[in-house]
Amino acid sequence: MGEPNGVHEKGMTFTQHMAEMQQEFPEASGEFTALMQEIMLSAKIISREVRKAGLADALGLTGHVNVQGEAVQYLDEFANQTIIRNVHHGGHLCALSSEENEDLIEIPDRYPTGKYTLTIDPLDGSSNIDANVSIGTIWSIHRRRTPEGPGQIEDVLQPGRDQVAAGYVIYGSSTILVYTSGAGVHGFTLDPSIGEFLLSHPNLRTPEIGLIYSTNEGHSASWHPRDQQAVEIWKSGRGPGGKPYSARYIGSLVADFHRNLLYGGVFLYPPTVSHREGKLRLLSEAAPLAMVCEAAGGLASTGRGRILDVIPTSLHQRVPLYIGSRREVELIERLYREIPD
Ligand code: AHM
Ligand code: MG
Repeated sequence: MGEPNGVHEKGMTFTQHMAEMQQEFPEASGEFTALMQEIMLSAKIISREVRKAGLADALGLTGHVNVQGEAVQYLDEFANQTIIRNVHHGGHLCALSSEENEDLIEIPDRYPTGKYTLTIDPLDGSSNIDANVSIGTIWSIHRRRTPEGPGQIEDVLQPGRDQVAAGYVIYGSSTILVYTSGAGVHGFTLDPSIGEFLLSHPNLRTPEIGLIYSTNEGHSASWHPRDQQAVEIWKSGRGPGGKPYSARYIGSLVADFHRNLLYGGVFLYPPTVSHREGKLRLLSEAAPLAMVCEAAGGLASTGRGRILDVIPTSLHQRVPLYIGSRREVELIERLYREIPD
């Protein structure tokens, strides 16, 4: 689905934007728009709960949350259940998968099935909640592969390049929803006073070169020499940016990715001794952010090729992730070619 011109006026609501998109593209089904609305509603509900969490935790205001560890688990579960509940009855999905559920989530028999699948990371970075650090929700939509009936695992195990749409919500100093359905990337900021997401970042483009690297450098002793070398190049001013880069690492993927998308920069989670395949999940983290990144003019790679071309073999598969400004990711890919395993 491409993006038309003239539907990107700042301040328009997400609902208006989706309605106009549908008019521009008659083939864009109401089913897709309805699914997006359900995701948006989930984001509003999760945002409300995340905002309450600090207060509840500090003052013990709710029955759910009294001690810090419970707050985290409660919010993870709350976010997961909120999304599942909002999307499973609408008849748009044939199955879902979530980082919180080991197996495929089926649509209950009492509801109709539809032509899409949804994969979610309901609350990424949730270990940061107690410190009031930004967290996020990541989601990815594919068209089903099986013709009808309950969705099967192959409906979800699809490469990122076949995503129909993908995006994330960041619960930060404001709540922002960023999505792409192919050609353009658009960001909407939640105005809590009216309960609407308003278009704030139309047609986002990421800088070709970014002077930020984001990684857990505490693991660098166990990195492969090519990852160590890349970071040394950026720090020493020999990178594409031509001067020493800044290190910025929140440890919350959506927040690190979003900052780099806006300012330029590269995020990397290479293989480490404790995560030999990388830490981040292909279907619920890497592939959706890769679709957003590429649509904004950036690159996302495993080091050996596009994240979007990786064929998944299991729901919770992990991959090395290098994502962000084009020139920094190209540097990584060059080092992968030059420095053998
Ligand atoms: P999670 O899905 O268990 O929350 O883990 C994912 C998070 C990402 O948000 C973040 O980029 C990464 O883990 C941070 O890992 P580390 O603490 O090893 O730096
Ligand atoms: Mg996660």
